[in-house]
Amino acid sequence: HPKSRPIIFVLGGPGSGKGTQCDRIVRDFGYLHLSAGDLLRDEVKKGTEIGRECEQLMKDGKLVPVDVTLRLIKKAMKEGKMNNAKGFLVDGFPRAVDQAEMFEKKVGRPRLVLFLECPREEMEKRLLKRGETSGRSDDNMATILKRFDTFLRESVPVVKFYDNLQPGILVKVSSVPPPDDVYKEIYCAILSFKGESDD
Ligand code: UP5
Ligand code: MG
Repeated sequence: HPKSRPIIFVLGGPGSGKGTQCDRIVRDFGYLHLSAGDLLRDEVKKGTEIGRECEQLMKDGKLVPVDVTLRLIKKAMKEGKMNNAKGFLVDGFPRAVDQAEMFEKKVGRPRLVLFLECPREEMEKRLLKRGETSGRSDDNMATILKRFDTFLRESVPVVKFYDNLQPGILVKVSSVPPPDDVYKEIYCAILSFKGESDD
């Protein structure tokens, strides 16, 4: 469909490097970056009702209700369409299988699902380091442990969900090497789906 814009999901554990890789994709492909976590943190900062509802859940490393994240993502996509975004880069969503199913039903299917693979110890090290300066209320050891727990129980099954949904939609990339090396693989994966269509 000429009006449809590609959607890419960037998934991976806490601190795996989703935001870091999304910055590079935006630089090269002009997609609109929609980080569910950033959208939620904006609401907390602005002190909106959504923000007040989600602040504690995020501090506890738990998932906020899917209708909240889906609403924020859909609103940002609508704005992006008006601003002629070339496509959408959804970072850190969906985080559970029911969220993925909801997105399929209410929005559509992503063109590509990138999964950043990183050992837990490495993610922990990165988050603790970032916590020295990030000011993020969830970059502390107690919350990091809860974020890992939520990731393993609820988010890891999403990878299998997409793998079973459509052959080739899922691309797993190790995010252990330096960011620009990780990005080389991602860049190729995006070019290869772009090569199959004209968008
Ligand atoms: N770094 C990055 N790549 C590196 C590399 N290759 N080598 C060495 N260092 C690397 O990177 C993290 C740190 O590692 C940085 O210091 C970076 O320089 C370094 P970053 O790119 O920020 O990783 P990212 O995966 O984006 O980590 P983030 O902490 O943002 O991931 P989370 O998934 O934990 O956080 P998110 O913001 O997505 O969600 C936060 C909370 O919001 C969730 O816990 C949850 O409570 C809530 N939420 C929902 O409930 N639903 C949603 O849909 C989304 C969020
Ligand atoms: Mg992030």
